[in-house]
Amino acid sequence: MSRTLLIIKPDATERHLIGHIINRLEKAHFTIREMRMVRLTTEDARKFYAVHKERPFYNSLVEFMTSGPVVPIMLEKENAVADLRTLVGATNPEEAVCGSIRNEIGLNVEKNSVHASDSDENAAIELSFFFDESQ
Ligand code: 3AN
Repeated sequence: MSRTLLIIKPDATERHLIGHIINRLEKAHFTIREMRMVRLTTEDARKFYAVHKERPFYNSLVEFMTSGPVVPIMLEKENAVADLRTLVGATNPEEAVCGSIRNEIGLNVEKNSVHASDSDENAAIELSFFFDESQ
């Protein structure tokens, strides 16, 4: 079993899609180990996305991620990181495969509804950002 982090982003919480996304995760056989609802501060969001700080979309991304509540979820499954990336789909909802969460509900490349860790190493770092017991 391995673990990964999914974050339901503000565009999805605003559209009342929390339950829908959780249903998609459970149908895909992910087990929810921890879950919270939080409003990120600007400092939190800047830290979480520090890897993107030189990118042109960084400030806009930080502003978006602090614009409403987010729901970080600790998920467990065999091959969790790769399987969640497949379920979530490509960054741009228009390029995400049919049936993926971003293709289904994402609005654009920024408001793409969910975040999913991209490696086991980053999953551990990102989980520790929101949940104590993963440290
Ligand atoms: P992913 O979330 O698919 O791993 P990353 O890590 O490249 O994608 O980007 C992190 C977040 O930054 C994305 N989820 C998206 O919200 C935002 N983002 C990425 N590329 C762009 C872009 N070209 N324009 C605006 N926002 C972007």
